[in-house]
Amino acid sequence: MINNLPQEQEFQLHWYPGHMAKWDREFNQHLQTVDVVVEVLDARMPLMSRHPDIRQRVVDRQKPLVTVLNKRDLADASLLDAWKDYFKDLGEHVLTVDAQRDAQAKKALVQAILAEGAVAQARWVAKGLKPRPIRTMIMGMPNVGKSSLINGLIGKKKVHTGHKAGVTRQTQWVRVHPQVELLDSPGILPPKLERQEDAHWLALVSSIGEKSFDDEEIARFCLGYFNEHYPHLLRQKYGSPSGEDAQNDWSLERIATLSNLIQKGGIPDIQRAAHRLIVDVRQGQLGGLCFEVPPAH
Ligand SMILES: Nc1nc2c(ncn2[C@@H]2O[C@H](COP(=O)(O)OP(=O)(O)O)[C@@H](O)[C@H]2O)c(=O)[nH]1
Ligand SMILES: [Mg+2]
Repeated sequence: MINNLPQEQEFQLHWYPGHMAKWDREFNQHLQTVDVVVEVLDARMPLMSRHPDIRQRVVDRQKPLVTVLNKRDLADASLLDAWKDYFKDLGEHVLTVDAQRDAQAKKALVQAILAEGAVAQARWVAKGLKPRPIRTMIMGMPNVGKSSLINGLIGKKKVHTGHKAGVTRQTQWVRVHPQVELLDSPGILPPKLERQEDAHWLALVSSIGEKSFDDEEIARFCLGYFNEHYPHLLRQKYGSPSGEDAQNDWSLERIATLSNLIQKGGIPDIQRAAHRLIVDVRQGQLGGLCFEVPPAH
């Protein structure tokens, strides 16, 4: 599959749009003015959805960080604690959240920001400055749920959200608590990936644009992982009621046949099967999934 990736240059053109390069530069300026940074990751693929060096820039500036694993509802519940422990062991302040539904977790996020911002507030008081709300920047790759998280915190829809990458193009400040102001921001992607095959997963979760790959390529790549980790969920979703297809080597051909996606002449419709799998995964129709497991450390 990796061999099927477009040449590097073409590849970058597709998924690193110009406005992102601009935001990457602006990010450094914003970083000077904020007190706390919240990094939003996709709980299904926390490390693959983490920008490789943005975080380092935050740490270098000695700004406190809160790590949010969002879309908890779509992730494999049996791995969430392990992921949390993984980040805790790295010394990070980590929370798992479902930005769309989970009011408790959102309160916990405000508490985390207040706790991390306390140092900055104490500094102003020591300098005799007038207290002001803690300025918090929400950062993360496109589509991880930054805008949804802010909307959930303010309790109404104020910032734009969307299921495609690149919905938020402008930065905007919103007050979510008397002591906390948040800055929504456009998603940020690295210009290059260390492991280019990760781009398939980023396309699956719509962090990179739809045009980067075709459905069939994404679906075939992901099926390889699902066969290894979640064959029972594939069987549950697509298997025949008689259970005669107990083997664990799921293919698009088989999903097409079992889902009755057949073209003229009785040929399995691979494109439609690929699309179906992608939509089902995005909507959580197979159940909770993670696309990577916490590395041993
Ligand atoms: N299931 C689920 N969907 C979410 C969650 N958070 C955000 N979304 C959806 O993910 C998509 C991207 O959200 P958005 O807030 O625009 O992401 P942003 O690009 O990081 O600002 C939208 O379709 C949201 O409805 C979550 O916790 N669970
Ligand atoms: Mg947004």
